[in-house]
Amino acid sequence: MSKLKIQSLILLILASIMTLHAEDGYRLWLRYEKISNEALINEYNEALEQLVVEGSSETCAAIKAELELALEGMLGKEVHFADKPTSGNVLIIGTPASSAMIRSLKAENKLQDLGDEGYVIYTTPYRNRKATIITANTDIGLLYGTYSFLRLLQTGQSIAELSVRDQPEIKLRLLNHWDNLDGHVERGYAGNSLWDWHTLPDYINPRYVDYARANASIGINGTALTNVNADAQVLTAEYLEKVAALADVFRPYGIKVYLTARFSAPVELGGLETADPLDEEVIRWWTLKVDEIYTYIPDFGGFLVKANSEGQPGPQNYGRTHGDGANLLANALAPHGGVVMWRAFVYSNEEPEDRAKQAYNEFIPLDKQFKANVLIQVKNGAIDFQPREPFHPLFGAMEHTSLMMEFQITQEYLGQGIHLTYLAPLYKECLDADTYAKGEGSTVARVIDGSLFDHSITAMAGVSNIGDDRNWCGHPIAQSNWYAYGRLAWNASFSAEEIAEDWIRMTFSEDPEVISILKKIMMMSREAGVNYRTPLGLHHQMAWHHHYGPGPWIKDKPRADWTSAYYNRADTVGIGFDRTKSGSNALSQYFPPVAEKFANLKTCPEEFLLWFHHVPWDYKMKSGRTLWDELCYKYYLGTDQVKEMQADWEKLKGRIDDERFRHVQSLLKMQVRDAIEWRNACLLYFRTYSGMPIPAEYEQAERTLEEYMKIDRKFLPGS
Ligand code: GCV
Repeated sequence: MSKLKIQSLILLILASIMTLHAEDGYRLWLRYEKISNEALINEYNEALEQLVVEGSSETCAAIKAELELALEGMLGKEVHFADKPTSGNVLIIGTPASSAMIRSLKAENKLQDLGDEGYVIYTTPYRNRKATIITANTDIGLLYGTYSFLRLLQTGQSIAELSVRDQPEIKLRLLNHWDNLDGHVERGYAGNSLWDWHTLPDYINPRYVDYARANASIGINGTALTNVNADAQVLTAEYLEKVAALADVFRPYGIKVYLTARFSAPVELGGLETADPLDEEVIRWWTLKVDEIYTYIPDFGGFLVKANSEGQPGPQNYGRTHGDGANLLANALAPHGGVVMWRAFVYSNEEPEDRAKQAYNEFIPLDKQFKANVLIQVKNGAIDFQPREPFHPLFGAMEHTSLMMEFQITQEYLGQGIHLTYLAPLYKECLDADTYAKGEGSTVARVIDGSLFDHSITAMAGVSNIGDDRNWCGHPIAQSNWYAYGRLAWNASFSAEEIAEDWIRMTFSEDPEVISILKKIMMMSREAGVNYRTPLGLHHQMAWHHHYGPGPWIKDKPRADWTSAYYNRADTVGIGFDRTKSGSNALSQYFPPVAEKFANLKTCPEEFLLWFHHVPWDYKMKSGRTLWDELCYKYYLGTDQVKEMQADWEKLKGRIDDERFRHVQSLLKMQVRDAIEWRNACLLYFRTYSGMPIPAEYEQAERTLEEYMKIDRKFLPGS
């Protein structure tokens, strides 16, 4: 590094040390910066002359602590709580059970059908003054109401006349951490695991509390602490004590802990000869183990299980079904109120069947077999968190089983900790997709919120992008994906854009210019990521040893279904995976209106074209271009979009803090470089089949295909 660069780096470090609040991203969207709009401050001060929080639970203490932090930060004044309102306008927080004032206002009438987590916020006259009321049936409802109220202040909204009534649409809203007990995070791009198993239970890192606050603020109420590629060790007494310590921290914030259960644990921990789910000894072992867990963690949420998938043990090792396996654990958990989240991410190397079809084939015959406390956890698409996938055909197809969603928040296939990719548009695309299971309007969102088939246990999981990096998620913008996931798990009808706007206001700035520039960048980022990696329905084109860079040439490996050629099927005729009747017929797994739309080349949305069809290179696309030219167009569009994001980011210089500005600026530089590599590597490779030139008007690749193929990245994080 040059002397000049070192000097400017030192200056930057000094500047950040001297800044009162170094913007290192630690505070996430709970920054509570001083509000600059005087009129708003006056309005808020007037409404909040007195604060009363009724209730003595740990949750009420958390509410008070959050209000104190938030109001002191945003209003710049000391905050005091009163036992009773004396004079002036007042904010009253309480349940009908804990607060005589709430009862005197007959607020309970407003709480019908709001369940355990819903809340009401409203403004009402109260003894010659004005009161803002936050009430709920439980203290956790109050906590959610408080965060929702604070969000109004954080996003600069009037609180003069409030009338808010809200509750989550999905019951269990979880993060799934793919964290190993040794601290490594599988597909984690933000440092090591947040859980320091070595120092637990004795040392409670304050970050655990901040983690709980952040989750509660967006409605997340469960966390599966450990990797689905599970280690049975976490079920031992030594580790349960550590898990219990975390559960104690999370409880006041309404968050339950879940653990991943390794199916072979009875053999590995219990010394049994088998883990056969129908074996009496095995049943006894799990029953006792679950009883033991509940002695440590009385509100333990349940198990998340990856079985008979990518080498994990499962019931099929003993000739049993996924139903037998899930029910074994469900029976043990049922008396305690716990649930099993059994993953549908299964596919076999031996199976010659299209990988996209296997989960459906495996689970459909089991539809009526699962116990009531089993949820089948289905990834949004049938392959594996690709930049774009059509919705998984299991959604809508299992009427008698509770199906839950698994999204990936960590960006395994979308640039990991380096590329700026806002994922809410991806989540929304899937949630809004219509399965037609019961005619038009049978959206994926309605399958998982239980309304389509009348299921009462409903859930959503997001594979976490959190690590021990100071800013939690590695890329400063990646926090928005954690945030957006939580908001959508609460209510899938929010738009990606409104969530982005809230997040920007709370995390960066209220400046309209900043909001509009950053929102534009975020909203175009996912599509850009699709375009420069896998446009027009291509998928699974990444390298062999990692999932960061391109590798469309990967073939002839021990597992065909882990290679790129298996998916792109490029040949001299064309490109794409034929999943129509003439091919794998995966289309038959969708309900007829969807299957017919996808099956017809004319009606298949072009973004899914090569997912479902092997299309000739000279096929005429809607744009009038040939398929080959369209492919080139899309790849170049993707790199142009990233360059546009980069140019837009430059406009934020001086409008946001320098630390995060520079961090993202550097990462965008890497993203432009990587996007060009993806584009050139893929097009040069596919050209060997199309035999057609990359149109001359485009900037031509600087390297040869062979040079791209030689790029060999080692030791990438999270691999
Ligand atoms: C946890 C993909 C990922 C694996 C992950 C697996 C899963 O294959 O690459 O890292 O394993 O999905 O979801 O189980």
